[in-house]
Amino acid sequence: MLSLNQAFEQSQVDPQLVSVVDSITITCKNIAERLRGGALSGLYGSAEQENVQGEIQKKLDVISNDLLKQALLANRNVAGIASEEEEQAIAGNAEGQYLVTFDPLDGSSNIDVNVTVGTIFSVLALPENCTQVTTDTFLQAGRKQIAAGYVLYGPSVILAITTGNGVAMYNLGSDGVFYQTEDQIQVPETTEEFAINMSNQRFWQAPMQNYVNDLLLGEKGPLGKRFNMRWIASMVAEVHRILTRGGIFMYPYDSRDPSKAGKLRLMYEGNPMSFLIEQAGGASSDTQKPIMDVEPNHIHQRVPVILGSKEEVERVNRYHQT
Ligand code: AFP
Repeated sequence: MLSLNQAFEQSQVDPQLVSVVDSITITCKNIAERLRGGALSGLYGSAEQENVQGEIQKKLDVISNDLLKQALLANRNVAGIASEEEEQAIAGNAEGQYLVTFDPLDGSSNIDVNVTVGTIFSVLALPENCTQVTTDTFLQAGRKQIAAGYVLYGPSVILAITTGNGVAMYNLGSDGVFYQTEDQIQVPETTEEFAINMSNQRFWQAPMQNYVNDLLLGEKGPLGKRFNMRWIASMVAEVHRILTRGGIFMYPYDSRDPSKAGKLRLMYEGNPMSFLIEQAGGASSDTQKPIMDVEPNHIHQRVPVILGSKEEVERVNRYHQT
């Protein structure tokens, strides 16, 4: 079976990029180990909470962030990092050519109930002539991503990755090596499965209300087919399901906090997931344009996210055009 490093070698991925991805996957193995320990790791609960021994416990998302930060900043190919858990980007090494953004533990509110979570990452190039990495250096549209992926901590540990040449998946073996299980994944163009947090329905805008209402009408409605629904509240697990068997995932704008464009973050969730989905033949949209065409103006910018099987994403776009 092909290991991740062999696959990179075969497709002649830039060795410096390979080393950046290595730093991420090695850290993710460490995170997976801690997650597997569950309550026995003493890592459940809130950050800075004392356990019965009077020791300070840190939440796993804080620990995952620290581990990734440490590993990436120690890599001389990394020019800077930006994390969902950090207020500002952090400059890395002077000779580094890559910028990495990451959500260290997506779906972390699911940890305490033992539901699948994951690490999401995106790699950008350091712009030419950049002499000083600042938070603004990261404000590049998703189209400029060099690589993106996630490591899923579920019943098995799975890496999904793209370097702009399709999407491959790897399973973590008992020997600590990621082995390729899928190559050139294709998201089916049509689907009968949707994922959205229905409890927010009354806060959505009219086009989204209309689309979901029509979808719920099933075979007798304008969409002419019966849909099944899933909601894991862990985007990484939802995207994994869509890459595996198709579907549509939506976290639209809602009026609960009108100042926010959506719940999900462009740089840590929207862009990397859109890169994977597009590379697998699916589509992704903020209802007006492909998410990867959104020009970021803030490192923690939020974005409405509609992604998955092409036919359904295009239909959602049409509902928003009328
Ligand atoms: P957490 O990381 O705080 O658990 O949030 C997860 C997430 O960003 C994304 O992975 C889910 O799709 C979404 O939020 C779930 O949000 P709701 O709890 O509002 O359904």
